[in-house]
Amino acid sequence: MLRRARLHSVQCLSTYGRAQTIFRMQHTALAEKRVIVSGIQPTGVPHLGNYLGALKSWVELQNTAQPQDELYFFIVGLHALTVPQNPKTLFADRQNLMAALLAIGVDPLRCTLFQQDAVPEHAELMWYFACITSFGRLERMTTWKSKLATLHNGGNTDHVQASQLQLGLFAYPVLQAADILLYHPTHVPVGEDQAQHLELTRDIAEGFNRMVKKRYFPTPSTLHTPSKKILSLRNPAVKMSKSAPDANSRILLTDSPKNIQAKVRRAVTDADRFLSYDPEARPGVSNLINILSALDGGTLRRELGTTVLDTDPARLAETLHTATGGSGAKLKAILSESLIEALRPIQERYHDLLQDPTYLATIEKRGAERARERAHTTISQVRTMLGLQKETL
Ligand code: AQP
Repeated sequence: MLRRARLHSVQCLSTYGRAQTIFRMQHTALAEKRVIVSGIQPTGVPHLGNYLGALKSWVELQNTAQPQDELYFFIVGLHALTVPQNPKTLFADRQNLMAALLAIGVDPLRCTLFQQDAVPEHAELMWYFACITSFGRLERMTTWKSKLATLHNGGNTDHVQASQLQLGLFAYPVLQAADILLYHPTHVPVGEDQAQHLELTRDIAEGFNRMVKKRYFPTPSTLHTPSKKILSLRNPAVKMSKSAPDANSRILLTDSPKNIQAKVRRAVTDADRFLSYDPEARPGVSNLINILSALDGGTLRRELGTTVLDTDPARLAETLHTATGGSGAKLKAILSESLIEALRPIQERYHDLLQDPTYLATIEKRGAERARERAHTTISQVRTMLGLQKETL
């Protein structure tokens, strides 16, 4: 009971204005049932990019869903295995991520929340898709190309090193297409970095439909949040990432107030003594304003002594410039306070949940059972269409 009440209060805290308005507009424009599907890798604690670029929108979509809508959110353990993992750490990361998703307000009673690796139909559908996806198409994926570039930058110009990269790393966008299409989604909320994978997903759906001569799989729309790409605090030329070597480049949802202040203070900006929003010319300072604009604004309104606040990043930059006299240090102080306040209730709930592994295991088990019901139907129909069985079971 207490847990339910806490969950509700976190959800209320997670309901933000700007993204919510966008999703509601998209929602009212579509009267039909929506099926929303998205996942996240258990490669560490989620950071601000994961949260503002994707996870916060999961909660938004859940809170604005109509009764007929279905939502599937999952942790993609199979994707984590595309790079070497320590089994003990991976197991803990999977569980911690489940706690983090509940802590930000994903409601396991409203959504099907599960571990992807507990639903073997994902891997089976991937195989069927792998048989209709060309090698050349996967070679053009930017994630693959950047892996090759990293190798070449390390001095390897021949193909020997490239040929030693794993098949899983090359083919994981096909698994991602299976993760998504298994549930026949209408919408997939992801950060901007996933746009190319979503294009591939739609192409695979169309390729399969052509092969079986019927419109079986949908071609889902990508939903980006307003803050679709949060940049590294140390190198604003690249996105904030869990696996970047410099821990100061990202703010984790679990970071202490002291850590948040230190990381924000060290964030790379520029020498200009004014504040403006110009992502091209001033990526560092624009990234900080973008983050601030994506938070709920309570702290900011208090700091600025106003009840009304336009959080459009360009106009917010003007307001901040006036309020701080163009001081980058003051911008950083306001951002730190806003982050500490926004993350506090999430962190409290997260630590509370980690004390109860039995509850987390129950949520995982129920979620996997519900997901498998839907996944089984898809796989059975696909097997029939492919000639692997006579009738859909
Ligand atoms: N910097 C970002 N800005 C906006 N959205 C982001 N996402 C990731 N980074 C940013 C979105 O978060 C969701 C979950 O991502 P993921 O963990 O499944 O994989 P990723 O995109 O590879 O994220 P990371 O943090 O960079 O992980 P590692 O380092 O392990 O590869 C996705 O919707 C993603 O778009």
